[in-house]
Amino acid sequence: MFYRITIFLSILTLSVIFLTGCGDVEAVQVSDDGTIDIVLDEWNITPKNIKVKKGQTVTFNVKNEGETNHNYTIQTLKGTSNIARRGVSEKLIVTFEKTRKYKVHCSIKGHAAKGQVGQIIVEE
Ligand SMILES: [Cu+2]
Repeated sequence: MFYRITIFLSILTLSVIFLTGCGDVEAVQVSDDGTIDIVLDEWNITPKNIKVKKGQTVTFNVKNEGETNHNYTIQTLKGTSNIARRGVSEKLIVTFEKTRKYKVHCSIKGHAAKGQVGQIIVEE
């Protein structure tokens, strides 16, 4: 019995090391129609990282699937979805004019620190 638990814990530890060791999460390319679904929960933004083409107008369909309130804020741009309650969706439409990276987060106090962060990468 103890042996079995030890094996289980070893596999669990290896999985955690593997998953966290991967570091940067692959960025999801926004499709040509410019729409992307964003899911918020405790304490994630999914997909975390997004790639956008320069000049592209993107419609973010932001859905809160968490237990508490969340929003989707693009830092340094005037892009913030309304604070959404559980089960509520908000649309956020933004045109990306410059090639650069934008940090995104949930602007509710303490949520970014718990991991509700991500990135938008604007490319040529
Ligand atoms: Cu939040």
